[in-house]
Amino acid sequence: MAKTIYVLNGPNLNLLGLRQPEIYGHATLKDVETLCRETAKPHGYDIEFRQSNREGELVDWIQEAYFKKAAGIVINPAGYTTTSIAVLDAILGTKMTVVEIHISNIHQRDEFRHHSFVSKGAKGVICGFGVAGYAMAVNGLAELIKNAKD
Ligand code: CA2
Repeated sequence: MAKTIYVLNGPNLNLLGLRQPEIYGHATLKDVETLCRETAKPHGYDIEFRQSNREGELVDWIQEAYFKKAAGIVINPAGYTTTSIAVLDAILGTKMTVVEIHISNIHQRDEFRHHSFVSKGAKGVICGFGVAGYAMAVNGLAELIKNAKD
């Protein structure tokens, strides 16, 4: 059984907890990593947790998850959500099971944040629950993987 879930974070999410707490809360990215690991453990999954400010690196990591036969991917594409056909193509090309997560409710914010290219390749999308959404995404992904096997 594939034992690893990749949790990928896009540009500027390294600033989590340090700036704009009114939108993104006070938790740091390290706190999010801990939350993901604790959530994945009872499901029997390890977490590979990454953050990059570069689009191509996110593409490389999606391909890495595929080649290493990871169980699935949780991704917050951040600023690349609304622009990145390359990230979408990596998801569609690898056929990885993906859950997209956004900390804020992107539909309540600026109109340019509403459309996600990544959603076209995601099995599930979570937004608006703060960083708790990462735990929901890991639980949801574990459920999707389990159901696909049944
Ligand atoms: O709500 C989310 O998770 C977003 O993906 C965050 C992105 C934004 O472009 C999306 O529309 C929604 C921005 C990530 C930037 O993260 C920061 C965190 C703290 C301080 C500054 C930026």
